[in-house]
Amino acid sequence: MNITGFTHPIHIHLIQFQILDRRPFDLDFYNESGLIKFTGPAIPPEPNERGWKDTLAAPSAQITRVIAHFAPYTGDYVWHCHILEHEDYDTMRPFTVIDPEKD
Ligand SMILES: [Cu+2]
Repeated sequence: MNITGFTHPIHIHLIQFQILDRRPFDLDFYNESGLIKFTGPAIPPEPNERGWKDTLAAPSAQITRVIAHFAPYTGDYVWHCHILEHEDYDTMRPFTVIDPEKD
């Protein structure tokens, strides 16, 4: 979910993933209310974006969904923007992958 005014190149460490789709939302409404109001349908990636990736373009005012295979390596991962200034300003974002059958 990109709530800034421009596209960010987002990288997820240690894995590859595929883009499922992107869906636009009303950014002004979100900034006023904190709620998501979609402005169009989810759109699958263009053919040139349908392979395995480690970085994707996350456009402004869109939710980009990805799918990845983490097993058997559950635990802590990070993602971040690849724009150097954004990497430097603490945009290394952690997330935890769990196996609901084990963790
Ligand atoms: Cu960025």
